[in-house]
Amino acid sequence: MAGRRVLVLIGSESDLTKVEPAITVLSQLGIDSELRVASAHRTPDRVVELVSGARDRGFAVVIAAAGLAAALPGAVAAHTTLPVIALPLASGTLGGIDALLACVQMPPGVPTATVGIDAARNAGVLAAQILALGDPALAAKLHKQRKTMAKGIEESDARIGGGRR
Ligand code: RP5
Repeated sequence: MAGRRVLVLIGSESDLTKVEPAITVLSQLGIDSELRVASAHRTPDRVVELVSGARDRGFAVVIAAAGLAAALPGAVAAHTTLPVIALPLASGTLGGIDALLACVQMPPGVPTATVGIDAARNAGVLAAQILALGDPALAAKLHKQRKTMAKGIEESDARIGGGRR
């Protein structure tokens, strides 16, 4: 699966800053991504167009991010059998709970892998983990990233936690 890309869709330009951590982590891992704006409600035909040919255009995973009624991840999942990672975004009066429920409550047979509200970095890491199933070099990078994270926690413990009462 080496060289396969991640398609990142956002429902509105207002989602851009929220999704950036996903693109950053993918880029840190050497994974190409393509960011597109398409709305399940405002440009439904465009969503179908972008997603239905995604596999043939070399994409292996889709990250779809949206807020409010967040139909985008589900609409994407309806038009591809590629794995779809849903990223619910906090916006509006319900703080992202609306988007979370819309993303996670998919009907049987058409799943999305839903990460936490605004958890863009996790969306990127999960996409990388899926790609790493067929890419040992990428799997090694992910392993290294985990080691670095663990070291950070140990350093925190040594700095602020070690032996304090
Ligand atoms: C959703 O509605 C978008 O994903 C965005 O999170 C939210 C608000 O969109 P805008 O009104 O800012 O375009 O479809």
